[in-house]
Amino acid sequence: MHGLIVIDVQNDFCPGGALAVPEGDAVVAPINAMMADFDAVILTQDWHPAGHSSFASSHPDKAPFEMIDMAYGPQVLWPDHCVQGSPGAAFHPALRTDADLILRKGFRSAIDSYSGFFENDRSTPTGLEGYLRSRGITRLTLVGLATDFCVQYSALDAARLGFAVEVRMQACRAIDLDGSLTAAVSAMKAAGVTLT
Ligand code: VGL
Ligand code: ZN
Repeated sequence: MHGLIVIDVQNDFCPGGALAVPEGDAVVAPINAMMADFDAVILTQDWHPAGHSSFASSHPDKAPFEMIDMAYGPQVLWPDHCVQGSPGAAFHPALRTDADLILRKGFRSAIDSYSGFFENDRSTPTGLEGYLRSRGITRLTLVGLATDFCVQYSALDAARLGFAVEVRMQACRAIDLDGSLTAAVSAMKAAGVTLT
């Protein structure tokens, strides 16, 4: 069984949003067109409480895109984005949302969650692995936003968990902070992820 995981295609990651990914909205049409080709479609939704610890605004003297050391390791600080229930947290209005599962992540104030599988400590599970396994899904195709953060982390975790993982780059867009896209491509290839 082959699952499609659509990562964070939300207004705040699209042009005009709080953490806009260049051309983020360009992924919507290709993703909609792919959905029928899979046995299961899972959407992830970045879903932060106001005042989340990944927001620069939660740290005195810090600006967006600076780094901070959290208990679980280094963390990029972001503009406030995808606040639970806000219009920015909603899926892009043109994205098909007739999916099997919508998985929310990043809902604990003290820890961020780029990956759909684990929070940023790389060990607290979201439950997605169990869902996929109990549905008999062994192959995954990942698409969405952003290539170098949530797509990359999800792909690396999926590969580590033993899924056969493909990332369809035409249906992804990157933030690209200080070479993060090039680094993400290398890391995904080294982990055995197929980039198409
Ligand atoms: C993301 C930064 C912060 C993403 C989410 O979806 O790639 N990036 N939160
Ligand atoms: Zn986030």
